[in-house]
Amino acid sequence: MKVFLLFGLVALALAEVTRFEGEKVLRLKPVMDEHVVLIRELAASIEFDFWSPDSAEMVTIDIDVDIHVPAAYLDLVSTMLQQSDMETEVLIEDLQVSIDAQTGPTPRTHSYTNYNSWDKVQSWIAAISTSNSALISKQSIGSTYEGRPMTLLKLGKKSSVTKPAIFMDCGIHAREWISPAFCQWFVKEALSTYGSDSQMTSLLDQMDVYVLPVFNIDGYDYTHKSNRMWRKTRSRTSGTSCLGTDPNRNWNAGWCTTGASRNPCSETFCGSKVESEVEVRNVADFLRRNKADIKAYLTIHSYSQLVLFPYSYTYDLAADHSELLKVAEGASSALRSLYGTRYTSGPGAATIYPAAGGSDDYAYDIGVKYSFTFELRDTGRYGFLLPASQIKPTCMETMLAIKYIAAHVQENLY
Ligand code: BHK
Ligand code: ZN
Repeated sequence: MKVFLLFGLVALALAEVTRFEGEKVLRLKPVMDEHVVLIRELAASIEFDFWSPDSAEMVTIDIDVDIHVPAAYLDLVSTMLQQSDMETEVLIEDLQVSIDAQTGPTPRTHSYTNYNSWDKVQSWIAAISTSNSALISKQSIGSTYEGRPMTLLKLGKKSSVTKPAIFMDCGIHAREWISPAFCQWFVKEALSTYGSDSQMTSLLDQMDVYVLPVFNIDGYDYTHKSNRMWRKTRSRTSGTSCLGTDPNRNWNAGWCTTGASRNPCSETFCGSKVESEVEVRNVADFLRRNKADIKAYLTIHSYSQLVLFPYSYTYDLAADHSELLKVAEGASSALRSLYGTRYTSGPGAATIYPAAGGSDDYAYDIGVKYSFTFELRDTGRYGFLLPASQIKPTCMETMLAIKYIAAHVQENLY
């Protein structure tokens, strides 16, 4: 009886997992208005999942479009594309095969070179914050929609006076797994190189670095347990059965005026109001409370290999545009110096697409001058399914970019 009950529960749990057998990720290369129209029409009739850009509204001429096409629509989509003579490329032949390849055999313990589930990240947070109390402490900034604790790590030598600080978050978007992996790597590196690396030592002596390892914990957990391709939060909106709001469209920065959707079923749904998402509210509250001390805001996403800075909600240049551009370019070349990985830098709106309600624009508008969004590896070969073997090289090169920015901030405190 017990055995049957157990099988029943296992079957129930398995039944809820979304699988992607035979589904493809295609890269479309629109070079004529007709191509853009076709992509928008296809998107309107088929629920395909945009990988880059994030939704049909953002499709424009001469910008590659990466889409995940469900198996049932593959024939239709390929016929339509062949008739249009638009150039296309298959990025991923079988999404489920790539998902399985990325995950591989999962180690039972936390690992810096694997993608850790939320349970593992949570116990890692607890363990690391007690391991080195001279350099690290933790504080709760609230709970997620589903009630998970949002724990912020504070790195820096203890001081009796408040130090200027850098804030960094990872995992705003659930499926961008390399991002939380980087925050974990950063914390490890900071602790293990303090005292031997002169730059890290001076940084943590003079400043504090706040690290939020996973911003969108509910979504991240959901990508591990149910649907690897989930992007948004997991909150309910009244009047619809579609779940989730885009936590990078929900901030008070030109909220929902461009590059965002009012449709709760869209991947770029801006939410029912500014800061409707408790995760966004918790972080925004923390930034507001500490804005006198926070000198830099860094937010880590993937993929596309970009260093972006304000603005994304308007084409207007930020007041500090030329300095931010110089810092972004310096960070990109520092990153490139390790393995030759090429990054592009620029303001969000002009570099990718206009998109309102983003966290970097919000931080900048409340006075955090050094505000950057990173889009880590790759440029689409694996996209969100970056193999675990690339975690270490990606994190090592990204460390150089982050340390470049930190050094600039430290030398230009305001
Ligand atoms: C960056 C900053 C502000 C607004 C948008 C972005 C681009 C980011 C997004 O929210 O759409 C791209 C991204 O995560 C890739 O998945
Ligand atoms: Zn993202």
